[in-house]
Amino acid sequence: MELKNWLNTIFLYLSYSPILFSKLNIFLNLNFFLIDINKSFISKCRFWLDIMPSNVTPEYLKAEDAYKLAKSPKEKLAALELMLSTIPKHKGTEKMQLQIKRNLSKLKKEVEKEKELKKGGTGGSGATFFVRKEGAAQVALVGLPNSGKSTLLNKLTGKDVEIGNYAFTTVKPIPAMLPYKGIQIQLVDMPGLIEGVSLGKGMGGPLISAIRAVDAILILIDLSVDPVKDLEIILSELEAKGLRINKKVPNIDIEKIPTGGIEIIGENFLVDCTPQDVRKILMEERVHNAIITIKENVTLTDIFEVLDSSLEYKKAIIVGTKGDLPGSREGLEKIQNHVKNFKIIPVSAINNVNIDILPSEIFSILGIIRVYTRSPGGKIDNEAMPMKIDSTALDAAKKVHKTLYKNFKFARVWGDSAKFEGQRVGPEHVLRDGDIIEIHV
Ligand SMILES: Nc1nc2c(ncn2[C@@H]2O[C@H](COP(=O)(O)OP(=O)(O)OP(=O)(O)O)[C@@H](O)[C@H]2O)c(=O)[nH]1
Ligand SMILES: [Mg+2]
Repeated sequence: MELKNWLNTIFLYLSYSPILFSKLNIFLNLNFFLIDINKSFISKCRFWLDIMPSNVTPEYLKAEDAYKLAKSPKEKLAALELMLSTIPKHKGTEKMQLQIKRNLSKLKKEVEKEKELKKGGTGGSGATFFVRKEGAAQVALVGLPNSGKSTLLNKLTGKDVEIGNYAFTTVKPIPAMLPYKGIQIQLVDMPGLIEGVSLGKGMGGPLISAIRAVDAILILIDLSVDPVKDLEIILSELEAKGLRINKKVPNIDIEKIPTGGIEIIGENFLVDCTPQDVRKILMEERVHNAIITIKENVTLTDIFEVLDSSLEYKKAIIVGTKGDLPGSREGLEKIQNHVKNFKIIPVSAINNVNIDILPSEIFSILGIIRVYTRSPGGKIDNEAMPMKIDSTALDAAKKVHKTLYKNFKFARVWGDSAKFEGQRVGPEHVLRDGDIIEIHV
């Protein structure tokens, strides 16, 4: 026991004195000797020195040892998952939990990339679910098997996709156009999403890749069964694959600069971490010189998120299906109480309830406006140009033709953005949905 305490003191001393440690070879050798004779003891010391959380359990320490000794990515994954499940969940370990989650997601991505390379890039069944974009935007119908996706697609677009009262009636994405007030929105009926899809189950990688590519999502939930459970499955599977649904991109600006180190503007907005924590994370991500501007309260998770370029932020609405079936009223109440950041529209495709309001609801999450062009002779185009919200008169000119953009002099505008019909405006004039624009060169 005394010897162990003595060794412990030396090891702690060595760990805290890297300069001395590097100069004295004899100590260095002793350190290696110590590592050999008591690996787990030393790893425990290191653990406490590095992070010092409170109350970690022996199970956690065991998992951490397993992680350090793990050789294959699979072993590392298993150990990290065990670390995450055994680490006590309280405030003192929040940073550790985040770090583990981060390592876990990095490792999962690596493992998957390798798998995809081996399988020839499709990441699962070997199928590719790529759907060429057409129209103003591409919107996916995502839901568990049998939730009523194909039925709704048929109702909205007049298509005749096969419907069946069994899982996986649809086995590949099916696009169909939805006309909406002068523009065309492309809906894509997706095969059913099942629990474990993020790990390659069901339609696996191809399905997730197809969902990643769309502009917005309709989440279809059968209201008559267990809507809260179904929604949680869908959201957690998408989340696991880096899809953030109805979440705001954290308001953190990272401007990389050639030299000068890391400057943080707005340190007072850091909620659960210190500027040192942020610097540490940036260094780990190989960001050594940057100006970080924070304008509202942010957490350490937010910092991780903005640094993760693989994340996709998508807007979605929930469509509660089968509103005509028994139990659907209770189901709707349950899901309404469960989620706050989603609009929920209950429908019945069979009884044609609320189907007519869906096109405008879909349009509202696309972040686009419709702009009609008018020739100086007074003829207004039947089809509208879809444009991003906050587009200007000059943006519209650019979209019509590059000569209009290059020689733009002024425009006349009719509609919500104009103070009066046919108002003469400059290039910076911001357009609104439904505006008519006449460009003069
Ligand atoms: N009562 C009722 N049944 C519906 C409604 N919508 C769809 N269904 C039924 O639900 C079953 C599944 O419908 P589908 O449209 O094939 O479901 P899906 O989500 O496309 O299914 P997969 O392609 O297998 O993922 C069919 O028997 C439909 O008739 C609805 O509004 N009310
Ligand atoms: Mg279907």
